[in-house]
Amino acid sequence: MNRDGEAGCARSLAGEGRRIMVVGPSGAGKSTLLKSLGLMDGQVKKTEALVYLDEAIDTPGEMLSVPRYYNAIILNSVRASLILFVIDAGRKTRLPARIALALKAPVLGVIAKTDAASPAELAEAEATLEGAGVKEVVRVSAKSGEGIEELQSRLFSQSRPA
Ligand SMILES: Nc1nc2c(ncn2[C@@H]2O[C@H](COP(=O)(O)OP(=O)(O)O)[C@@H](O)[C@H]2O)c(=O)[nH]1
Ligand SMILES: [Mg+2]
Repeated sequence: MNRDGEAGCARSLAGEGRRIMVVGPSGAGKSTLLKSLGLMDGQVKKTEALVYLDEAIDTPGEMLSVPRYYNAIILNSVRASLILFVIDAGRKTRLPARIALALKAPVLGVIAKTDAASPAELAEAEATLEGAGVKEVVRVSAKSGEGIEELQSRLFSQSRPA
């Protein structure tokens, strides 16, 4: 897909072999976010396995709750140009301490579903991501569209070339 209009130039992630990987608990909003960003087509279904798309790598949330799977995330992160670490703003989330530091690509934290969260919940989500070793965070809602454009513009500026 060509995102001329938004990026102001004829670059595409796929054209440069860049893939955006999403990591986060089940139900956090990862697949929906990929769709909002135009990186995934079709209907969002439960993600049963780690999936390579042209411009994205979608991962199932179980990978983050079962320590045995951490290695699969870390190994596949080598192939990512940017990792979006996604959590649900309105849900208390436990993440493995400092896990983002083990990933082999730049990491950007994403607090999703801000349309349904209170200021206190947003602050808590921010602290949760910080504890997981995530240094920079954006807030988005696939429902209201908040933050989607900003995140879109960061997909290039913060991802590394493939
Ligand atoms: N209110 C609200 N719900 C959302 C948003 N994004 C996703 N959801 C809902 O959250 C649920 C889980 O989304 P999904 O993308 O499948 O999560 P994943 O398991 O992380 O891939 C679905 O019912 C979505 O409709 C959002 O921005 N706002
Ligand atoms: Mg999913």
